[in-house]
Amino acid sequence: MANNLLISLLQICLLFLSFSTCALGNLPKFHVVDLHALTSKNVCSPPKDMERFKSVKPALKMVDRHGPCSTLQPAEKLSLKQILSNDQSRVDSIHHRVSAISGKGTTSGPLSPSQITAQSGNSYSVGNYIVHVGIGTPSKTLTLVLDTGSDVTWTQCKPCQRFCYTQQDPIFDPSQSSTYMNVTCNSTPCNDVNNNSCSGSTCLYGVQYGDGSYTVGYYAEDTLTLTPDVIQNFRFGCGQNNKGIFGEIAGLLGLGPSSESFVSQTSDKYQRVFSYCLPPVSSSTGYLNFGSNSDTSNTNRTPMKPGPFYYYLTMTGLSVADKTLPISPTVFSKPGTIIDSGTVITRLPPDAYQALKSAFRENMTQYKMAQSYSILDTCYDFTGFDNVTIPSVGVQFENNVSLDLDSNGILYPISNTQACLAFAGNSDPNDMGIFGNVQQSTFNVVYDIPKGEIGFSPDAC
Ligand SMILES: *[C@@H]1O[C@H](CO)[C@@H](O)[C@H](O)[C@H]1NC(C)=O
Ligand SMILES: *[C@@H]1O[C@H](CO)[C@@H](O)[C@H](O)[C@H]1NC(C)=O
Ligand SMILES: *[C@@H]1O[C@H](CO)[C@@H](O)[C@H](O)[C@H]1NC(C)=O
Ligand SMILES: *[C@@H]1O[C@H](CO)[C@@H](O)[C@H](O)[C@H]1NC(C)=O
Ligand SMILES: CC(=O)N[C@H]1CO[C@H](CO)[C@@H](O)[C@@H]1O
Repeated sequence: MANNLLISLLQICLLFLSFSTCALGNLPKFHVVDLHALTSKNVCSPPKDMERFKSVKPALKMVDRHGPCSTLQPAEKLSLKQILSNDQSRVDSIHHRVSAISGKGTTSGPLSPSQITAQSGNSYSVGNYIVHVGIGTPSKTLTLVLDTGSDVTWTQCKPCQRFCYTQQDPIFDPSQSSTYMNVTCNSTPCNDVNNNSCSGSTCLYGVQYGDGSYTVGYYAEDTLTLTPDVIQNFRFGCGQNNKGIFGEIAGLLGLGPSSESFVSQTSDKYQRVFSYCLPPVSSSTGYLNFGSNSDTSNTNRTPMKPGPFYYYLTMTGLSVADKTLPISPTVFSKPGTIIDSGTVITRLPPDAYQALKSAFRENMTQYKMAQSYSILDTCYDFTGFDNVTIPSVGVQFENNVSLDLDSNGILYPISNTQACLAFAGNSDPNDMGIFGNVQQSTFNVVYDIPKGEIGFSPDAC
């Protein structure tokens, strides 16, 4: 009986294939997914909402560094296996950083050398999304990767003292900028920057990432241009010794919560509010906005706490096909959850992932399962299908915020015929949950630090 009803509902859904979502009142909800739409095209598509680019300034186009919208040469295209294994090393280092503060109280430095060698072979993933900013006078364009899990903004600088990796943009030369200045030693910004030290009266910074990649150099200030805005005396790392597999990018834009991040330094101008939309596939274009005008729609907002290091929110539940899964709230509340732009696949506490995976599998029995792929263990072989019907997946946050994920946030394609459930479980129930970038894709995500809220609205890019 129930099955027949369901089948006829699916037929109704199929009549409306132009809608990607079939919302039928309170009844089970499914997505009919065109498998070709899950994978990236060879040609870059323009932003979905061009009006937004005209009305909300500054607006930076944000694209996947590995796709056809990227200006970077595909010199170093990572395989999917590498992307997922780098993702695990980022997650390990987040868990390490967080447990170091919660366990011992004050340890906040970079990973110790022993942790670094334990992960050797993997390169730390600083994130996939790039934006262009201008630096110096006259302004030079730099391609930076955006990271809400990092604070210091940095770029490689001339003269490279020991190492500079290969980047596509010309390396920034401070001697060619009339507005460049060194940050002086023993100043508050110098005391607040990562791993600081002094060379004479000049402040030095150092940032080390999970795999042993690092950037070290002068802590500097110069004019930063986010067209049409100009930010004077913006502090950033002028890296004269940089090592790691950063893949042609010129550096990083740090959107973390601490005092030296871009967000904190520009608080007078942008009130510590920013928003972004992460594109669903690498051939589509997202955006990054700053300022209180960046929340253009009525977003659902959930409480958020900035720091230490990350943005914390409270996940409260999951649903599959509009049915709430039986997961005790303490499964989520005990380890806590962060939202991160640089983690690809959402990590759930083990019990939550177990419940999600079994409900998802129950609703996918019409498809043939395939072998696990890297960190993904619920994979399907869709050979012979053009469209597949998958259950909707809902993620609930504190304050009754419920996100109906985009299909790209549910299925992660690994080939033309195979795709996997785009979630993974932590192995330790005490490890923090991480709401990753695949699940955030297509939402306008607003970080409103003064209000202590984060907002989500669907279909933004
Ligand atoms: C910044 O400091 C370095 C090292 O002390 C020095 O070589 C350089 O000339 C300084 N630049 C400026 C603009 O003061
Ligand atoms: C700080 O950076 C230096 C490089 O200048 C590095 O040798 C050192 O290991 C870093 N400090 C920590 C605690 O990792
Ligand atoms: C698959 O879906 C697309 C649009 O979503 C539609 O144009 C096409 O006809 C569908 N194919 C089948 C076999 O249902
Ligand atoms: C959440 O929604 C439920 C039912 O939809 C309602 O009873 C509850 O009061 C709501 N809670 C908040 C905090 O809005
Ligand atoms: C169509 C289908 O398989 N629906 C099932 C989805 O999973 C729930 C349990 O999680 C079942 O109750 C449904 O019958």
